[in-house]
Amino acid sequence: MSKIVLITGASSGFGQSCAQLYAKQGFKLILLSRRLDKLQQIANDLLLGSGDAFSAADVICCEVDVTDAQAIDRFVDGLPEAFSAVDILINNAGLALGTAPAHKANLSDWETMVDTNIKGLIRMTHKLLPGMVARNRGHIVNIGSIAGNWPYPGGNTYCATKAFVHQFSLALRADLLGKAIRVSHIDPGMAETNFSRIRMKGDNDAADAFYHDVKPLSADDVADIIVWTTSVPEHININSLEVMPVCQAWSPFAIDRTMENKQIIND
Ligand code: NDP
Ligand code: 8X3
Repeated sequence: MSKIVLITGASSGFGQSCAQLYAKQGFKLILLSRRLDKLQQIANDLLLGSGDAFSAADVICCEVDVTDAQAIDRFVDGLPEAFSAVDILINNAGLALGTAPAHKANLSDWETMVDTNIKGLIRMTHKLLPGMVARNRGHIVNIGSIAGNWPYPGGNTYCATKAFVHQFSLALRADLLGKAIRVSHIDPGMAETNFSRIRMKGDNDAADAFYHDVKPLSADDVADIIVWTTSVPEHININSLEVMPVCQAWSPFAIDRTMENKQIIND
């Protein structure tokens, strides 16, 4: 019997590429995002491009905003029986908004990131995990970020939401010891998707400049890693994977030598 994979944020980037890869491998897909038309277009393209391995009966598209707790409840409770026993949950929906330092940031941006990246992810998990436990079968893959491991200026709340994803994933694993349920989190670095355009709020030149003259990860690169993580033999749990393009690495700590803090220096 085909396995069922539910992907949040399947209308773009990593989620869309995961949908394409899982379809090719004969999985049944539940695709979620706020844009139903985009999901339906992706599903139609999959039907045209995946050959006999995949048919219209193998995919459902659902307009769900993961910041809306009731919408999640309605959607999971209303899943058709053929799709209700989800085997793999890819908690991918997420975003960064803005790059301003904390004292200049917009509070509603912070709240949207917390509502999506943290609360959306825990709601989906809370809703689907009991079924996985009852069936003693399942895999949850949470998409974090290098931003959750390494702070950077302007990352403030985005970094913190992804640090949550990291620790929540590890703690879930601890709770699930003794069950045949896997939990993994993947922490990608710089990857070229719509992510930066959304972060820069329509300043597409700034978003595109971020990827200029380098070879970042692609959505397909990250999807390959996600799908591989769920395809290793069932006694193996990939706990945590951090992935960067070769063009990216760490820097030394920043040191302020402007002497603007004379008060501290003179104390
Ligand atoms: P994209 O912007 O290309 O895709 C984001 C996806 O999330 C879209 O499908 C969007 O769908 C969905 N989404 C956003 N908000 C909601 C919501 N409230 N409810 C439901 N779906 C939502 O970005 P990526 O593919 O790059 O991002 C995917 C994940 O990877 C995110 O969690 C991001 O933080 C993380 N990440 C990205 C990196 C990068 O450099 N690109 C690096 C590390 C991590 P829609 O708008 O249709 O709702
Ligand atoms: C996205 C990666 O480094 O732009 O999560 O924050 S980064």
